[in-house]
Amino acid sequence: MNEESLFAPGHTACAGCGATIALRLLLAAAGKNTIVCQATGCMEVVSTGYPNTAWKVPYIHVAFENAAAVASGIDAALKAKGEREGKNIIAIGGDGGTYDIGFQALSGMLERGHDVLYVCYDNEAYMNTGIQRSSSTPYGASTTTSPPGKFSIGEDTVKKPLAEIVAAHRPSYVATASVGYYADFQNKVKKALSKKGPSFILVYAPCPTGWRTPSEKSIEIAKLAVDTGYLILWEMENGDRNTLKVTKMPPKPRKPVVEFLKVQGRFRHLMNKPEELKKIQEFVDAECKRYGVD
Ligand SMILES: Cc1ncc(C[n+]2csc(CCOP(=O)(O)OP(=O)(O)O)c2C)c(N)n1
Repeated sequence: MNEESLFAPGHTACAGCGATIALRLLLAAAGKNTIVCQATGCMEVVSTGYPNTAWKVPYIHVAFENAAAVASGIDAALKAKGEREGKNIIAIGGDGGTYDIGFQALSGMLERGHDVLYVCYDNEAYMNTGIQRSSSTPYGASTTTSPPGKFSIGEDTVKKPLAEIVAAHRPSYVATASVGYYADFQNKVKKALSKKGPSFILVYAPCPTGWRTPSEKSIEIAKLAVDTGYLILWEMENGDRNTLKVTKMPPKPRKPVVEFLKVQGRFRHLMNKPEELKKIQEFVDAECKRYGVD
């Protein structure tokens, strides 16, 4: 990656933070004619500690629930002034800010057809406030509000299929991505921004603190998510389901999902529960089948 970094170093993110990698890649792909509108969450906290900022592009921090609504307003205002051409408007939120609290604003932005790219960095919990579960937290994960114990295996619901819910709005572009496969992610950012109308990218971003993983393993783990079929990388263009395609196939044979789970402290309690591991593997297999990933 030899593009200029528009997300400056010196912020206060943890070592190995997947979400900051996502932001750097995102801005490098989008370029400097970009306006960022970001919800509350780790990425806002670590990058905008007053009087400092890591952002080298125009940036607005908005409330947890309304990044998509404010980004929609920026789009409408620039259009009204005849100044919309040549600018990217990107809304950013974590999974808590996107799957849960900002979901209504996101749905409205998509339905009204605003020319905004919404990027959700997905670290599968509310990390900033102490690792509470979100509707993105996967089955079996330990969080501070889904602790495993005698009567609990940890989180007992499956992850909300947010990218599919977004796809049902038929946006101009929707994709899933991983910081582990950065060229795939950056291509998707460029594609999304090249289209008029709403677009959405869900980028999977490991959190060493919340996932209880070694800082230096974040990229490896982000790749393992894809190589085990746990995370399927796909895209859909122009609101047309027939364009839906998987952009990165796992190796053949696909790695067993336990390879992804066993390196993370948040799944440690499952390691002596073969019936739970089997259940997760079966779920992953069914999802892969549904997407034509073998
Ligand atoms: C309406 C509202 N509810 C709750 C909060 C408190 N709050 C701030 S950040 C945060 C968690 C953010 O989680 P997520 O969006 O997943 O981002 P991450 O911290 O993981 O980067 C919460 C609950 C808030 N600021 N506003």
